[in-house]
Amino acid sequence: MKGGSIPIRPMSKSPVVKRYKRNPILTKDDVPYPVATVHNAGVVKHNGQYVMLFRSHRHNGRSIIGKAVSTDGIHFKVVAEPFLTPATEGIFAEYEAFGVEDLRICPMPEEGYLLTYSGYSPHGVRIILARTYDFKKVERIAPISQADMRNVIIFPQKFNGKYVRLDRPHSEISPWSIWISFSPDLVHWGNSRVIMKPAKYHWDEMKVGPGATPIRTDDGWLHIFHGVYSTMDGSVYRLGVALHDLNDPSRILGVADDWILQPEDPWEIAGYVHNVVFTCGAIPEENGTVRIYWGGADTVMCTGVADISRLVELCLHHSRPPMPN
Ligand code: M1P
Repeated sequence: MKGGSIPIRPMSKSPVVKRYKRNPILTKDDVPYPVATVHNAGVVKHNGQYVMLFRSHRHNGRSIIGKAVSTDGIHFKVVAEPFLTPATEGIFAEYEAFGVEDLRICPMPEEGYLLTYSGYSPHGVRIILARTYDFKKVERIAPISQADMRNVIIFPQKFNGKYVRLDRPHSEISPWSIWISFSPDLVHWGNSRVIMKPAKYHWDEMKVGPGATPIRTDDGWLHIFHGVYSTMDGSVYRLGVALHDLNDPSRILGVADDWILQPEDPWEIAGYVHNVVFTCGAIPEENGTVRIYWGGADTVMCTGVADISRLVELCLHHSRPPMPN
């Protein structure tokens, strides 16, 4: 908080996110059906296993969601059949005809796992909500946005009886910002307002978008998001971190001024879309770290860990305002 009462502290030079040395952890070669990519996966711990729901481009260019499981969060085995492919009947077929993308998993106590993903169709892109209890059966619940919305993440807790989500309108309105919305029943959402905007001439100048399902810490909800900068060589996607108030997530306590991860490894710099690290999932571990998963260049899956206390520190002591002018 520049200009505020919280003092700026010296920063460490060591990388905030320590990459796993043998990245990438999952590629198309690990998938037992034909796909061109493996990326942008939601990940959660379920019954002692890590479950990863990843996006793949089929060879026709449209996306589906596959499933992989792991006991250590690093070595994943892909199951034989895709987890979610575009619906073939009813309203969902109408809005998923061109593919399903970028699924996030929200573990909601006693209500199973809420899944939010982008449905593409001739009508544009909108968000679909589904639910699973066991990662075997999936029940689609409802489309929960109109067209031109992507990147919806739900907080894994209700606030004053309401579900809360972060979302990002996908439109020509610039700059693309993060909004918050509320719902009594997961289907009807409202009271929407913008809470976080890109900062001018900054690494996220072009857009910001919700990333991984927020993680509860003693100091607030940690949200790892993506930010985009436009260059003469196209867009660069990086990851940043913000801290939301524990009881009122519409209140952002701080947004780290610096990115926490940028494309650096060869498989992040070149691929289906070059210069991209993009997260849809991160898991807090018992040792005080968070294991972050990201897609590299929209082509492969990578992982690394960061200390939660350091991420909180960046948000509180090396921050920029959430709504800069
Ligand atoms: O190609 C980079 C990313 O572009 C889109 O992200 P955003 O919605 O922020 O523009 C998505 O297509 C995402 O899947 C992709 O990784």
